[in-house]
Amino acid sequence: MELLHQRKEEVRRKHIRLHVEGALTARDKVGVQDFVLLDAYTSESAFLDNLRKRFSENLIYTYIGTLLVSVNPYQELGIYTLSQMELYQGVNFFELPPHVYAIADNAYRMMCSELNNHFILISGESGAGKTEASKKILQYFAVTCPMTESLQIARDRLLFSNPVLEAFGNAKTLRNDNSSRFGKYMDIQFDFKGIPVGGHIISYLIEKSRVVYQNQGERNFHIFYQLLEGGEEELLAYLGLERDPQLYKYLSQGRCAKESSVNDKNDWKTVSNAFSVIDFTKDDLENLFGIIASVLHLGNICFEESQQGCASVPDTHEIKWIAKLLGVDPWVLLEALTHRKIEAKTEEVICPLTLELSAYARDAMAKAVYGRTFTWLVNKINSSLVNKDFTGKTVIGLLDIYGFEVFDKNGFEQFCINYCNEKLQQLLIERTLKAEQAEYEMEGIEWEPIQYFNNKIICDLVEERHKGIISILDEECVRPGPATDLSFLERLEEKVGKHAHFETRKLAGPRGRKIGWMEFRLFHYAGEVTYCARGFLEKNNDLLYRHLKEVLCRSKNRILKECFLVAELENRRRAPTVGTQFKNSLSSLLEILISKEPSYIRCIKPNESKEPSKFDDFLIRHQVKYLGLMEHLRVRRAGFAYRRKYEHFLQRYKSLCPDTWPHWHGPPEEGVERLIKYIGYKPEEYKLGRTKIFIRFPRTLFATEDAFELSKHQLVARIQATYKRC
Ligand code: AD9
Ligand code: MG
Repeated sequence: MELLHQRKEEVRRKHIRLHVEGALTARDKVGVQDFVLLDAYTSESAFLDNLRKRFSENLIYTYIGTLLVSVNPYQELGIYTLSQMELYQGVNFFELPPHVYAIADNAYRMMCSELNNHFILISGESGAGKTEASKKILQYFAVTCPMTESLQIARDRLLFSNPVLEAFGNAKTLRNDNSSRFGKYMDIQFDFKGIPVGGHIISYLIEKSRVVYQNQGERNFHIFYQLLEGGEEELLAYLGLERDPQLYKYLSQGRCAKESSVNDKNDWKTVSNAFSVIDFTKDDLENLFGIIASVLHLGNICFEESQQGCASVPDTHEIKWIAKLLGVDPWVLLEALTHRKIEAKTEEVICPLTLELSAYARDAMAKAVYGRTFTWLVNKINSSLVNKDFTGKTVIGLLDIYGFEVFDKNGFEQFCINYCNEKLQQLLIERTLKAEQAEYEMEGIEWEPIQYFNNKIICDLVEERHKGIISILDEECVRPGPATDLSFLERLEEKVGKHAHFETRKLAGPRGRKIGWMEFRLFHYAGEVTYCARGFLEKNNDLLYRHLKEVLCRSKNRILKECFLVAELENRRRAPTVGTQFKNSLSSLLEILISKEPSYIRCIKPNESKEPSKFDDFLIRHQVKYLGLMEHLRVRRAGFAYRRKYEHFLQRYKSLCPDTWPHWHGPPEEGVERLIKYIGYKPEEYKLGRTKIFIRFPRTLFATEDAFELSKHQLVARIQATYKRC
């Protein structure tokens, strides 16, 4: 044990020498490891230069104060080994080079010492490395936290919940072969000894539309392919499935069902094993895969049009399989897919559906079934993660959520995602400002107000009751008469047309791209985004015909029974729309986050081709902007670039002043005062707080650092000269 400690200490010291001092002195080559040390801190180009320098040296992590910026290396760098974990364990934040482990360790140590709750917010665009970062953090806790034999099960369940959720919630997209198509917040619960004892997961806005449609080069959720590729013969026979994914319409539209970068067969084994660890019974799995298979059968139902223009199903083979797997009456299902119940004053009238509407009903059923099953899965995992004996000590929350998105065409999904990012940005800026202010106050330094853009105005534009865009959309969804995406757009023009952060085709000025007929534009904190209103009403409504809902509520499949409650049929009130549900879940998320201490990781994707060592300036500049990094740096740097405890500052630079070298026996604050007076700091360059020195400009620190390097070399030269003389 003593030996291990010694070795750890040695490695740590070596790292401090190599990286902390090195990063400061060799900054021309490897850049600075904290952006607050950039002289031109308001310059995006200087920011990019620093990031590029570090990336080319395989230094993928850089701080902005305590926020970690991470650039996806797209290669294994050997920086997540056991010895790296040991290295970061229990070490002060700034003593080692920036690392995701430092963030994890810091949160953990603070939680243990102050007995408070924390969260780590990981954001960035698709493929930037959010999920990988959250997995690294989870692994770090699993390896470094104390553990008892009886609690190993809890730890394993936490770890194994990941592959299951990824199988059902991730998919190959053009941007990422393992893209999370849902937002995830996971609380890791710790007992009073700091042992992880349980957890809880909340999921946000799973992308249900992927179940029925995928773009070229993209796939459906991994689980479908894993089941076909890896499922045992008997299981597939029981589910009525063939092995070849090309045979299923829902799996073959993207034309890449077989993807070389994904090993579905192996992943099936991992997921099957994970299911057993997190306590899924045989019955659970039978019901679950019954649903997954019936979604595939649903996709293969073809409709034919009668002479009267009504839809019918010429081949009922698939219907029979679905009926068997979901425990519903095949004829009732058939009727529900081709007819619609309309409630007249006193009676129900059954109307045949057109071909188009039948296809819509089929897809709506597949989406609803998959979406609710995913929610069931999360709940089921939660019941396996819950620790009944947990006496409620402390938690660390991990939030892996979609970053700001702006594509050539932006729809309802981007609108929700970007709204979510507005809210999180608001939280980040407010919390950073508050933390800065609190530190100044604690140190007895006068607070200098910082100019920053408060994006509350945009959040209000989206979410305000009765007046915001979501409310206007909801009103349009329930308005009697023929509401359309176009009428929604007109309502927007009427109600928020004059808002400073909103623009429509009527008001579009010369700025940027022209606005199309069906578009509106929002000026987000990160820049402008043009949204196409097409599909907003349908996606917000997320309608499942009552007739189909009745079928599903009467299903004998145990999981579906829990997902579609009969009470839903009796309740005549409309369910909240997707927009409102999302708004409500975001506001609960913010309540969860506000009560905890924050840490932030901002992930950046270096190139679109998923290649190592390729730094695409244009793409990265775009992300630096959308991640709000410049704004954050400005807030963090508005006062002082650098701050250190007196002891640490003195320890490092004491050799620069004869009064403090080799030993200073008085109070550290006094020593620092003597030291900086001797070096010649000007009054406007620094302030002395209660426990720390605050340095305003990086150049002051760099000059000190250069002097320190020089004095070290002179000392070595003097020693060498003495030896020679001897
Ligand atoms: V999405 O919004 O879910 O589409 P993420 O989660 O941001 O996205 P992810 O973590 O899945 O991206 O990373 C994408 C891929 O980049 C991974 O599958 C790895 O191949 C690669 N990656 C990401 N981070 C690292 C890393 N720290 N080291 C090595 C990495 N490879
Ligand atoms: Mg992800």
